[in-house]
Amino acid sequence: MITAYLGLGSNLGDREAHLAAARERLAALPGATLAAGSPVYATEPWGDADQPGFRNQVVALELDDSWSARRLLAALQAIEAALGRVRDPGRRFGPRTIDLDILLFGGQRLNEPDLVVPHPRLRQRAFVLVPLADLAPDLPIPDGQGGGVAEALAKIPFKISGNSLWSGD
Ligand code: PH2
Ligand code: MG
Ligand code: MG
Repeated sequence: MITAYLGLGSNLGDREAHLAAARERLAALPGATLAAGSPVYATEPWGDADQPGFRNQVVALELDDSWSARRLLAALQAIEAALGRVRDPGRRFGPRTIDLDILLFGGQRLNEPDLVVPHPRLRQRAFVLVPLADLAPDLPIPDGQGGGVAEALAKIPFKISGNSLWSGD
């Protein structure tokens, strides 16, 4: 059994419905159990500010031993496509109906061109660290930098009010 933590995001159309549909499809994967979900946060766009606000959430997915990070990536991309994700190669951080990212895959560390685990921008993003800390504040981040989720969150600026998050710079 391995626990994967996934970041869910949407900023086009019915954002909450896209997150709910993604959760349903994740729970239906063979050998997978949706073990926990954070609250859904309303978040300010990060990286490319000229786009609608996001809804973001982190979920914990328990996977049996038939799963690898590579197989999970393929499953997430298939769910993104099924939910109408269209990729704009010219706008890497632009708007999307649904984005499903592997944040952590157990304690594994992977560095491949299309698959870096832990997620390479995990430590910079309050929209990931805040919901991840809701589920697993003491979880170590196995990226070689040391420390866990709550410690990483304490190092970045952000503002929070209820379930809204925005930049604290
Ligand atoms: N995803 C991005 C780029 N910017 N901003 C927020 N608030 N939430 C996201 O999920 C997000 C983003 C690219 O994956
Ligand atoms: Mg993303
Ligand atoms: Mg993605």
